[in-house]
Amino acid sequence: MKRALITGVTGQDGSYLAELLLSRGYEVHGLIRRASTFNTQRIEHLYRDPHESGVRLFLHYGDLANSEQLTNIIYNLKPDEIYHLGAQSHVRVSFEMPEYTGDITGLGTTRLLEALRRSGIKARFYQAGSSEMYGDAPAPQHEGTPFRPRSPYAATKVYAHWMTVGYREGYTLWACNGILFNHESPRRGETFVTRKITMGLAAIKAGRQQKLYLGNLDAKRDWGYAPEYVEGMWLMLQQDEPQDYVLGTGETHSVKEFLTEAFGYAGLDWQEHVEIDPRYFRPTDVDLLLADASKAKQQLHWSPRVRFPELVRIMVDADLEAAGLKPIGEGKKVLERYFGTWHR
Ligand code: NAP
Ligand code: G4F
Repeated sequence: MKRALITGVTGQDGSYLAELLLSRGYEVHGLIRRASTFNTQRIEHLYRDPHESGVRLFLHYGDLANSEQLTNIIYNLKPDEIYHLGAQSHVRVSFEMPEYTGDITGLGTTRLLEALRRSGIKARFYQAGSSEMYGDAPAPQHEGTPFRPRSPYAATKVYAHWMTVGYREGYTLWACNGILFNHESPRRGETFVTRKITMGLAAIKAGRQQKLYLGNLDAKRDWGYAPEYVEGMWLMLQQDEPQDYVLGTGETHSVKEFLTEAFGYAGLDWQEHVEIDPRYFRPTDVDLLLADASKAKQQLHWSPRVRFPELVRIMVDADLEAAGLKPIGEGKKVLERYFGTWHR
């Protein structure tokens, strides 16, 4: 049985990845932060009391700020694969907390790489790189496009990217970077724009909210469906050699288009409900992200099936249901068609 360690297991991607690895027979260990309230909602459906027999998901307290704990976990577990997804992952927040973002998202990666190097354990290592690193580099962006980061978060991810390359080349660690374009789902954090929109419109539909306040509506993103991206992470670690890969859909849409699609699907006009609040603008934003994922398509045979309108429908249906309303139903159909289940 293969053993995997996931940092960020309580996040959107970590929860889908844990699900995927468990379904493939792995023993899965997740790093979680100590909090005074439960922060494990996204993995509750996977968790079982470790006293029961046959349990394959285990959680360990740890923080990316604490190298001692990271070293102990790696040394004691001796994982076959490490998926490093933990991060302060919010771009707007990184402008408010640049030092903290550098510590957790940047140095956190170095702490893990160094713990792995010192342990002498031959685990395969995945580093969660981001399309945000491309900043204002011309689109479409691919593995050879130079990084031009435009936020503390992006600069920090560029640092983590090159540290991973450095440990691969300098110490022959089996380490790779996924450069993932935006991927969303009903488990997306509530303050990222897609989820904020689908939750907001569900609250408006339910009569619990009048207005939705947003920032820059002109930014364009290459938005895909998160469960397909964690499959790509896994594929990267199954290759003969560690390499870096871009994952994205090859389609780009503005925030305004997301609003039109989502509100239109729910039978509403977004212009009657959305107001602009300057506090959601960033000192510098990224205008256009568009993936050229041909390397992943050729080498990993990875290509996402869920397209933009389908993603929007999945998210709107899920948030309508969460708000106690009847889903419209197209999102459920998409999931059943591609994945044979209404799993969120
Ligand atoms: P997410 O939902 O924000 O999850 C982040 C995870 O990191 C959470 O489990 C969080 O724990 C954990 N974390 C934060 N600070 C930590 C710390 N100090 N110590 C230990 N764990 C900590 O992010 P995501 O969307 O799943 O993304 C996963 C990774 O991919 C991130 O590195 C992100 O930057 C990167 N990425 C995401 C996308 C995307 O579109 N989603 C695209 C490219 C790259 P809590 O639950 O306790 O907060
Ligand atoms: O949803 P966002 O916050 O995602 P962003 O900044 O693209 O970052 C996400 O994707 C990256 C991959 O490219 C990840 F690495 C990162 O961890 C994260 O998952 O914002 C998307 C766009 C931005 O241009 C933002 O300015 O939406 C615009 N926007 C407009 N109004 C808003 C809002 N963003 C947020 N979060 N909230 C708003 O009210």
